[in-house]
This record gives sequence, C-alpha cells and structure tokens, in this order.
Amino acid sequence: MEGNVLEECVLELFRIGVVKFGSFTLKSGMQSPVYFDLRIIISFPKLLETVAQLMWEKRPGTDYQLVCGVAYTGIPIATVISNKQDVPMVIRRKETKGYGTKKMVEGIYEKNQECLMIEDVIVSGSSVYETVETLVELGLEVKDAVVFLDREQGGASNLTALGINIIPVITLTELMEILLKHGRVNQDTYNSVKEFVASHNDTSIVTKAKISCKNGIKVTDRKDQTFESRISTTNHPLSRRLFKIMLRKKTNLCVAADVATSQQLLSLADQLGPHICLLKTHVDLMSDFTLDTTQELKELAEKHNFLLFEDRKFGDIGNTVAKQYSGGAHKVVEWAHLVTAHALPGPGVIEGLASAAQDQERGCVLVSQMSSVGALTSNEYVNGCSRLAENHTYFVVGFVSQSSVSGDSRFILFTPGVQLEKSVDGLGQQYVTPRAAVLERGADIIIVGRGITQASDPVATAITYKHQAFSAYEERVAGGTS
Ligand code: 5BU
Repeated sequence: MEGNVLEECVLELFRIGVVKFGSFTLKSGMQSPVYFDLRIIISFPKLLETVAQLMWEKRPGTDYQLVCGVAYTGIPIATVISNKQDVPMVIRRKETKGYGTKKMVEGIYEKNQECLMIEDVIVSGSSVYETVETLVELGLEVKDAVVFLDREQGGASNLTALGINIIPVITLTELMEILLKHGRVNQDTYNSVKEFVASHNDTSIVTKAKISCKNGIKVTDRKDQTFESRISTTNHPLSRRLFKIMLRKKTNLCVAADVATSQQLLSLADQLGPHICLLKTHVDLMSDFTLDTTQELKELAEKHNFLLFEDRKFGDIGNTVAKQYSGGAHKVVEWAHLVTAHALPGPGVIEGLASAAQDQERGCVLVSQMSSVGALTSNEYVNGCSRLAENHTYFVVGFVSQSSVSGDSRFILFTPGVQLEKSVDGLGQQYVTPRAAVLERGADIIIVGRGITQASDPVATAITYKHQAFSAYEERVAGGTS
C-alpha cells in the first residue's frame, strides 16, 4: 500500500516539475545533472499533505514532544505534520533577529523535550546539522531526522557519524527507478544520475565545534591542527617541506618582494631569508630580471631554507598556461616552487601547469578570494575552487584567501593584505593585522609586502610580523579561537 502511495507521490511530484534534469549548481557549488525543487509543493496542498504523511510514517520514535522543519522547505512540511498529528512545532531562524528578543528559535519549548527534525532534501546534511546544533545548545534532545529525499551524497553517513539518525522516505536511486519504470525518464538520464551519485558521494560537514565530518568520518578542522600533524595528512611534497620549514624556523611569514630591480630583490632575499618560509615575487615588475637572477635567488633560498613563490596568477586555458609557465623570458617553472593560478578556466589550468612541471617538485596555489575592495569571488566560486583543489591534490597546495575557505588540513591557506595596523591603500588593497589574519581569517601563512619592504628597518619589521603571526598560530592550535 505504502509503495503505491509513494510511487504515485513521486509521479505527481515529477508532473508538477519538482524533479528537473539538466545542469544545476547546488548550494555547495557542486554541479548536478538533477535538481529536486520541493519548494513549489506549497502550491499543491493535497500533495504537501501526502509528503507530510509519508514522512511522519517513517518516524522511528513514538513520543516526540516537538517537530522542527529545517528552513525553508522543511517548515511547511513540519507545519502540516504538527497540525495533523497535534505535535507542537518550533522554527529555527536562519539569522538571529537584530531586534526584539533576538531569539534563534521561535515557539515554546522546554529543556530535554524530544524533537523530530523534518527536512526535504539532504546533500551533505549540513543544513540539518546546523539546525540540530542550535536546538541541542538550547537543551532539546534531537536524535532523529526524517528527510523526504536522500541524494546519497554522503549526508546520511555524515549525520550518523555526528549522532543523528537519518531516515529518508526515498533515495535518489529509488526515485530514478520509479521514474524509469513509468517511462518518465529514459535509460540515458537514469544512467547519468546513477554515475553522478556514484562519483559525488564524499560531501563533508564542518560543525561549530570545528569537528568536520567527511565520508562519514569525523576529522578535526584544518585550523585546529598543528603544522606537525599536517605533515602526515597532506599528500603534496612541497606542503610537507613548507610545514617543516615553518616549524624549524618558527615562521609562517611570506614576504612579497615587489621591487623594481634584481639587485633589490636579491638583497631583500638575503636579509629577510632567515625570517621567512616563502619569498613571493612578481618578477614581471622588474626590467632587469634574467635567468642569472633566478640562479642567485635559488642559492639564497637554499642558504636560508625558504621556498620561492611566483605570484603570476595564471588564468588561461591549459595549453597557454603550460607555455607561459615553462617558456617566455622568465621560465618560471625552472625556479619557482609555487605559483598562483586563477580557478576561472576550470581544471585545465591546473592540468596545463602540472604538465609543464613534469616531474619537478612544483605546485600551485589557487586564488580563492582576493584582498581588494569589491573582489568578485562569490561563495560559488570559492566552493568551486575547493572542489578543483580536492580533485587535484597532486598539484594544488592550497588557496590564497581572506577567510577559512577550507577545513581540509591538506591545504595551506595564504592570506595577503596584512599590515601591523588595519588600513587601506589608495587602490583598493585592504589590510588586517597578522593576528586577525591567523585567528579570525584562518590563515596558515601571512603574505606581507609594503608593510615590510617599505619599512625603515625591514629586518626588524619582518621579525615583528614573524613573531605576531607565529604566536597567533600557536594560540590557534592550542584552542585559543573558540
Ligand atoms: P602589500 O604590499 O602587502 O599590499 O602586497 C601584497 C601582495 O600580495 C602583492 O604582491 C599583491 O600582488 C598580492 N596579493 C594581494 O595583495 N591580494 C590578493 O588577493 C592576492 C595577491 Br591573490
């Protein structure tokens, strides 16, 4: 009986346009060939009632004192359940109100009441988790969550690992089987969704307590792990080298040596070498930069134990960046351990650079966010960068960012726009302090240019930055940010 009701419900949902096929960007930035938009169900009250009933029948417990729908689509479903089953409801706001009682949760509740969560669709499970986190903080008991559709992308196992029992009415595979059986989709569409599910099932959740959960396994967030422990989790040899340099020299300072002549560059590299883990260059700012300069630079990098980082921001198709990287006047691949790249072109830019690097120990840092006013790096772009990096860990070392764009401890976060005082320059550059970069923005390495290069005593100033940034890192891993 229930089987038929479910099949009819799925066919009806398909008829009204809840299930869509094509190319869709999910909240996480992931591209999906199928999209399930249950929001429109509020325009079909009878169908909404059926969905609510099917979900209620799946509840594993018997005495819930509350139901809570996850915003937004979970809310109308929970409302119908609350009304039909006579179980009071609560709502968790997405944002705290800036006025009135500033409550996060609306409705009347008491500590220790058991609450059933209601959600329409889960991908990673993060929306369910965020809601549960708030309710649990207020003293409610939340163990069970009924979802209408489990997209089978890791959400159920992530939530299970975090102690939430997740019960779907239907999985994406089961839904596709019903649509195929009734001729609503063809075999090709069915296959493409199946392939998508099989290759996109490793989503993750990061909790407020900074525990992240990936593939159903709990892992500690990048920011809370020591460089020492990250040596063994990263699989890039340059990341391992960088962690070791930072620990040995007690510095997470990268100097941006934006100077006009080779002589100035080499002199800065020699003076500041003992205090830095990386030297970042824009060699196209120099008129006299030759391959002889690179030879001397490499020797200084050896002498003082730092790596070389050319901030070229490669951003073209794979074939072009491969030639720009290995050829031209600067032959960047021959001397720079790391380079920056824009993620705009997609995977080709990384694959192009990696092909030019051949078997030399080289890596790239993706520009995920920029420090300048009005940067166009949207959340979608940032998430896209993270996925590109995850799929290319053999070459991507980390991100240039202004916030903690990744909790993945394999990646190193580099933050430019750092000076001793919060300020701006005349051309849109925005500065935060070394402490704020490391503790608030999640930087592993701070990048400092003019704050050091234009100081009256660059060496003494570099030492100040080094101490501030490294002690902020030590404070962070000791638990100072929570
Ligand atoms: P500054 O002198 O500390 O403002 O220099 C910052 C350096 O970092 C400079 O070389 C920039 O090109 C570079 N940079 C940046 O400032 N902001 C960004 O978002 C990126 C790079 Br990506």
